[in-house]
Amino acid sequence: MSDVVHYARRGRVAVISIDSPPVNALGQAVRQGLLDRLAQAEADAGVGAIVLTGTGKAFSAGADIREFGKPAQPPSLPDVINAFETSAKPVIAAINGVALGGGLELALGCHYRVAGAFASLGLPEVKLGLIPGAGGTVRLPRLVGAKAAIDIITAGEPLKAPAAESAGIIDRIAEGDVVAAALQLLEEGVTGRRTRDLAVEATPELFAEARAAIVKRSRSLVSPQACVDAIEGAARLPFMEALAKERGLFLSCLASPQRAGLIHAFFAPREAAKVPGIGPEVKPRPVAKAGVIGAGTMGGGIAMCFANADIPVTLLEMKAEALEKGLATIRANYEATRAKGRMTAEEVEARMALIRPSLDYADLADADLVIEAVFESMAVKHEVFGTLDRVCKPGAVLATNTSTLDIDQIAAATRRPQDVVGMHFFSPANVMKLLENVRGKATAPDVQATVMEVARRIGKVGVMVGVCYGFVGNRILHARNREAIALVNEGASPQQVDKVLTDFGFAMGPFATSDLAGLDVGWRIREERRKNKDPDVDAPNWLDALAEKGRFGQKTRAGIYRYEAGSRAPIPDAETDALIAAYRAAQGITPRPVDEEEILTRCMFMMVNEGARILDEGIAARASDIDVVWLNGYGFPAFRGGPMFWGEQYGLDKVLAGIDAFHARLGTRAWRAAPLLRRLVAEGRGF
Ligand code: T1G
Repeated sequence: MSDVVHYARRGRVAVISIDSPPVNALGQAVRQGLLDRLAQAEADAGVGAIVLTGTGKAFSAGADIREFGKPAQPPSLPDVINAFETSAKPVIAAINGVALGGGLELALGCHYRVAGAFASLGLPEVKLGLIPGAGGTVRLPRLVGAKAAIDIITAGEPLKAPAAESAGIIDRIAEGDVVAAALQLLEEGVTGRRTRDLAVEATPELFAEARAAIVKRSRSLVSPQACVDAIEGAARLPFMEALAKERGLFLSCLASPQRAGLIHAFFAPREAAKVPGIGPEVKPRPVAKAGVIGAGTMGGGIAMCFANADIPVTLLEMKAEALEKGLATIRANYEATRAKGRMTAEEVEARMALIRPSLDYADLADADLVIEAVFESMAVKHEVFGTLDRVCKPGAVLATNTSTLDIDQIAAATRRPQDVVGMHFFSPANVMKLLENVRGKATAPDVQATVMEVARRIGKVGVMVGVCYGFVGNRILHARNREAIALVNEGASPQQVDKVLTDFGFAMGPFATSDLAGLDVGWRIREERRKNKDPDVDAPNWLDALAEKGRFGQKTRAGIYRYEAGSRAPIPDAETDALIAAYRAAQGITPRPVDEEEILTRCMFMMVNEGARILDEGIAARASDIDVVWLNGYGFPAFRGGPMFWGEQYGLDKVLAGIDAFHARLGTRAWRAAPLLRRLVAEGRGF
C-alpha cells in the first residue's frame, strides 16, 4: 500500500492524507496512492464518509512539475479526481495549507471544501505556460461563475482563504485543525454536492471581451487564450465533453516551447539559491539590524527593502538636506502605495519607524549588515569602507551596491576583506526582484550564505556571482548593447532594433531602455573610463554625441527618441537620425539594409556567447543563474526561459555556426566564440 498517501479511521470516517514532502506534489506515486486509499475507503463497510487532507505546509502544490516533458504515467490526475467526485460516499477536502494547480483541482472534485484560515488557493498553471489540465477550467466556473473563473485562471495568482470563501471556491473557513472541522461538519450531516452537477453562468459576450483584454495584456503568450477557450467549453459543452476539450488544450500547451521556458524560469531561481560549496552546514550570520549609506535613489530603495521585511535599518547620509530629501522620497513611495489601497496609514508609519535617519557613522556600530550605496568612484568607496572598518563591530557584513567597480579593490580598503561582499540591487531597488550578490576573492563562505539568506528575507531573487567588469547582468548588457549600436552604425535604425527585441518579448528594446535609464549615466561612466585610459572603453559614437547635446533621454524629453510632455512613448527623431548619419560619414560607413533576422541573431548570439565566457571564467556557477539574472533584472521574456536557455533551445550548434559566420564577416574580438561553446558543441552537450 502507498507510503505517500496515508489512511486512518476516525470513527465512521476515513481520513486520507497526502504525505509527500516538501509540497505534496501529485506525482505518479501520490496519484496511485490516492486511488488505492479511495478504493480502500469505498470497500470499507464501516466507512460512511471520507476526509481528504495533506500533511505539512501544503494540501498539495499540484502536479509534479518535474514530470512534464516526460512520458505520462497512469493513473492520470483527471481520472483520480473523477473517482473522488463520483464516490458514493461524501468526500470533504480539509485544506490545511497551499492548494495550487492540480491540488486545488483535486479539492474542487471533492463534495465540500473547508480550509484553514492561512490556506492559499489558486490555479497558477498559466505562469508555467499551461492551463489547468485536471478539471480546473470546467469545475471552477461551476462554483464561481465564468467571469470570475476567467479572472482567477488567466491571472494565476493565489487567493487567501477569506477571498476564496467569498468567491465560492471553499464552503467554510476552519479556525484551528481543519480535519477536526471536517469531522465536525460530517457530524452535523454535511454531505456536500458534486461540482459537475452545477451549471455555468456566462454572458454571450464574456469570452470575446476576455480574449480582447488578454491580447492587450499578454500578447505573446499562448496559454491565457487557451484558458478562455477551455472555460468557454465549460459553459457551452456537457461536462465530460468540456473535460475532454480542456485536456486537448492542456496537451497543446504542454507541447509548446513557452511551457519549457516558463518551467525553466520556475526552477532556475530555486537552483540559484543553492550556491555550490555553500551547503546547509555553512550558517548565515544573524542579521537583526541593517545599515545603508547614501539616501539617494538606490540607498532609499534598499532601506525600504529592509523596512518592508521588518528589519530595522539605519540610513546614513553626510548632509542633512540629502537625508531629508531621501526620507521624503521614501515616504512619498509609501504614500503612493497607500493611495493605491495596498497599504494602510498605520503600515506607512510602521515602515517609516523602522528607518532610522542618521548623520553619524557611529550609529552603524551595532549593525549586523551595512550596504554602501554612494557615488560610483573608487576613491569615495575607499573612504567609506575605511571608515566602516573602523566603526563597525567585528563580524558585521560590509556590502557595496556598486554595479561596475572591483569588489576586491574595495575590500582592500579594510582589514577584514573576508567580511566584504557585493550586493548589487536594481533600480527601483524596492521593486526589482533581482539581487546580484558578488563574492570577492576573500569573501568568507558564511558571508556569502548571509547575503543569500538576506535576499530571501527581503523578497529578492538572490544569485551569487564572481567579480568581473559588470558582473553577470551588466557585462552581458554591455555586450548586447554594443552589438545593437554596431547594427545601427551599419544601417539599422534604433526603432528597428527595438521593435525586433520587443517582438521577441522584451517589454522595451535596448535604445528605449537607455533613454529610460538616462544616456548621461553610461556617458559619464565611459568618460570616466576614457579619462583613466581604460583600453576596453569604446571610442565616442553617436550616443555620446546625443549626451553631449544634453539629450539624456526621458528625463530631458529627448535622447535617442523624443517624448511628448507627460508621455513615455518613444517617438523617432530626425535629429538622432542626422547624428547617426554624421557618425557613419565620419567613419566612412555606407549604410546597408539590415533585416530583422540579423538583428535578432546578432543580439541574442552575442548574449549567449558572453554568457558562455562568464561560465568558462567561473563568474556564474550555472547557465541557469545567468538566466535568473536576466529574467529578474533585465526584463528578459520569461516564456523564453532566459538567454542561455534560449540558446540551447535554438541549438548551440546553430548558435556557434552563426557566431563563427559573424566573426568571419565582422572580425571583432567580441565575435570570437567562447571556448566553452565550442567544447559543448563538439561533445554534443548543452549548458
Ligand atoms: N512540482 C514539483 N516540485 C515542486 C512543486 C511542484 N508542483 N512545487 C514546489 N516544488 C519544489 C521546489 O522546486 C522546491 O524544490 C521545493 O518544492 C520547495 O518549493 C494538472 C498542470 C508551493 C508556494 O505552480 O508555487 O498542477 O528547490 O522553494 O517558497 O492542472 O513552490 O527544494 O529542490 O518554492 O515555500 C501548479 C508551484 C503545477 C505551484 C511553496 N502548481 N510551487 O513555495 O518553497 S501545474 C504550481 C509553488 C498543475 C494541473 C497542472 C511554491 C509553493 P527544491 P519552494 P516555498
